[in-house]
Amino acid sequence: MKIDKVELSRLRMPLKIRFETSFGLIPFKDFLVVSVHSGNLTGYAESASLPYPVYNEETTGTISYILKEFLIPKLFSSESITHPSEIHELFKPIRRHNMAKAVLEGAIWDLYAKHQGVSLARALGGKKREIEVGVSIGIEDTVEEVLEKVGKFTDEGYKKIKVKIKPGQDVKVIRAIREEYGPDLPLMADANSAYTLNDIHILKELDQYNLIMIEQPLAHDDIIDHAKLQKQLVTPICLDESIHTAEDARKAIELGSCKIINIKVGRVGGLTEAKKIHDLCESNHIPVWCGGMLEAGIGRAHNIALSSLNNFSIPGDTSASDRYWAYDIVQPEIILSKPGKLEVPTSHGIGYEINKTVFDQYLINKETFTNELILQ
Ligand code: OSB
Ligand code: MG
Repeated sequence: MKIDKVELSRLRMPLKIRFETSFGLIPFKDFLVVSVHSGNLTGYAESASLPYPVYNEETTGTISYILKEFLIPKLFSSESITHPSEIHELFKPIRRHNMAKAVLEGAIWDLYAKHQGVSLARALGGKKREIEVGVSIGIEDTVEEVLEKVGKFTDEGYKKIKVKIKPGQDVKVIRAIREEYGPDLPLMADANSAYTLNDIHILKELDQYNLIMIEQPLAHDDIIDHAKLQKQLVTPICLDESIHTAEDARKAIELGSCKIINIKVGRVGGLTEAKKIHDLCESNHIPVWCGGMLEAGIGRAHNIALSSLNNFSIPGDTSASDRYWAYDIVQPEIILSKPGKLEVPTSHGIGYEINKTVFDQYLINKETFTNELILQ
């Protein structure tokens, strides 16, 4: 597969709703779409980045820089690529910058699937025809607003409700949801690292609400204290921010730092590593689910393909396009095929076309890199 050209398009999309986490408000989505061209085929992926380095250390600016200075030249200077799983190895000498690696690798995975004439899901080894999905609800000003959103999304059939929590907006929110919607609602909380072991009394109090899990309660770079905490909680801990590699996952599992792992393609440096973590977790009986970074349609399509793998046994955060966007950059837009379910496309690659009109409306700038240009 000879790659002729790589394009970086920077997009800025307004969110339809306000989305706040314990690390702050996400005011809009600023990301890169990478497209890789080979003959008449094009592979697409979008970066998971946020405008500020508050979830991890990357931003759309750092991703753009690392791609231009290091990753694209590395790609062009390598011998011809025969399989996208070689890309992760190729990028290994460059430390971290996982979201930058993931977006270029993802576009090559899509191109490869199109080249093979199969869906991205099948290229990855996914077998599911549809996936169950949930929704992530941000921190709201009042408990009533959270309750209203929970009601709206359960009415739409979403299979898992995740609510963001932070100190002062934790037990009271979860208690109110249980009182209003009963003990059977599939409910979980995501703290985005807002607590320390000194807050153990709060986290233990949450134990009585039968949450499916509590996501990343402690520091973003911790697996030691999470292991201590897990020993004292009945509720399973799920790690998000702490897991960047399959090695991180192995260590967390060995230590008992979590019972569930949230896999985000961007955070772990691409689909190849995501699949490796999936496989490792499967053989250790650790269920996984696919997290989200407020993706537009291209990122959502990648998440759907990944979620078609067997051990994605808990509904992920990949909701429909209309959760965040007035207009999405793909067509058709991503819609629930049945209540709380998304169909895994069977057409080639990611299975969605780019909606050029919407794409161009949100486009800020575009840069093109050709093989010749890089080598000159
Ligand atoms: O921690 O999972 C998270 C959004 C941005 C950064 C981090 C997280 C999130 C979400 C939203 O929870 C998930 C989504 O709907 O895409
Ligand atoms: Mg999270």
